[in-house]
Amino acid sequence: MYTPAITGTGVFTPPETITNDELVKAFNAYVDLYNAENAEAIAAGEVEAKEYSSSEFIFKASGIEQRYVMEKDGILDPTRMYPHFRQRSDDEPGIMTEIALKACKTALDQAGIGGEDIDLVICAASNMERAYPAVAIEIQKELGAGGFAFDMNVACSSATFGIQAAADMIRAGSVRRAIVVNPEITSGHLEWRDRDCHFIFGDVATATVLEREEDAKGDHWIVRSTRCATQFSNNIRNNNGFLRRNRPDGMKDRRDMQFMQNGRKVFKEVVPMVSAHIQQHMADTGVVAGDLRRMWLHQANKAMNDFIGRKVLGRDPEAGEQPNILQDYANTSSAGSIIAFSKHSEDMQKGDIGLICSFGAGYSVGSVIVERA
Ligand code: CO8
Repeated sequence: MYTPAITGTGVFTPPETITNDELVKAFNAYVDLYNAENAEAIAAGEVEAKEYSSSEFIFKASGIEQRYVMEKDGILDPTRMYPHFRQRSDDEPGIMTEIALKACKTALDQAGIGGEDIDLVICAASNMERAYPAVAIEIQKELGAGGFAFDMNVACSSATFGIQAAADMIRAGSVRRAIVVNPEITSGHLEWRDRDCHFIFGDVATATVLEREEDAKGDHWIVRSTRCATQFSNNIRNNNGFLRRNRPDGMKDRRDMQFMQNGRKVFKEVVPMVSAHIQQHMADTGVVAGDLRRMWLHQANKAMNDFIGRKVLGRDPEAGEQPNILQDYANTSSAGSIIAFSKHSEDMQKGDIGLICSFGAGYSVGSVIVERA
């Protein structure tokens, strides 16, 4: 048995930002168009008028101030409300591979190794741009990696589930060096025309290199323990899938073909589930709240993280103990906790213990207890 270690992380941040004010301005222009187009049906009570969004609500309800996206013009065009991506030929890397490689490069540089040293690539994200061949295998080719590669999808928990899969294989000796990469183009499957959720997501890619501890070339994190759990819920759902065209109205512009959630229920049900999961994982690993120097939590909602932090630590978290990045990035699905870890872990000292935790659709929750070495 080998000890798995995280030896590098990388974040690719897209070139464009959308502030809450920009987003709300475009959304409200769309509402005006929609209500004008449907004026008769609205007056007859056949169609519901849409309501304006507000920057104040967004910040107060979520803590989000802006989001990064791959392409903003299409999203902010009130006659369109989703990004423009060019059609790529089958002979060039897809857009997920392109952003994944940028995050991989930073993570590999930090680990002091090259793509050719990797023998497992896991592309773990909340959506894949095609069914097959696996995006991970394209990334493997572009990295010049050996071994094997596969895609996995556990929505917002994909990164920690991917880390558990890679860590277990390193522990068992079936792979030597792995990279788990999370290219999240959430802008492609968010419903930007829905006031309840149009502000939630942003685009990003993160990557995590895992190796045997004995192979680590510099500062690294021992993976002390991982734990994953799932429990079925329809409260976060997307019905798009390969059977779409076969079903009645399948090809219509249907609301359920994009991200849908009952946000309030998610909040109420996921907070206790995650708090209990983390507490049990810590108890079973012999880690008490006083041992925990930092928590890098999934980045969906600031109030949610505050609740979880208070429950796990048994007190209000001090500044920096539970860093949030959602004010800048919004919810980036699986990548959020890895951005927080990557950007807010350098100052930790040898022997310090921290916990990465992601949670979301499924429901799903994954936690990784790490120790600075
Ligand atoms: N502007 C102004 N008012 C608004 C807006 C808006 N944009 N939206 C809603 N309101 C109004 C509502 O109409 C309501 O009014 P009233 O009280 O009169 O009925 C009031 O504001 C309150 O609405 P809510 O109850 O919905 O507001 P909440 O306080 O619950 O906040 C949140 C909404 C922020 C969505 C909150 O519920 C939340 O964060 N919940 C948890 C969400 C979460 O963690 N989800 C995880 C999803 S991510 C995941 O699993 C990955 C999925 C795959 C990725 C998909 C990528 C696209």
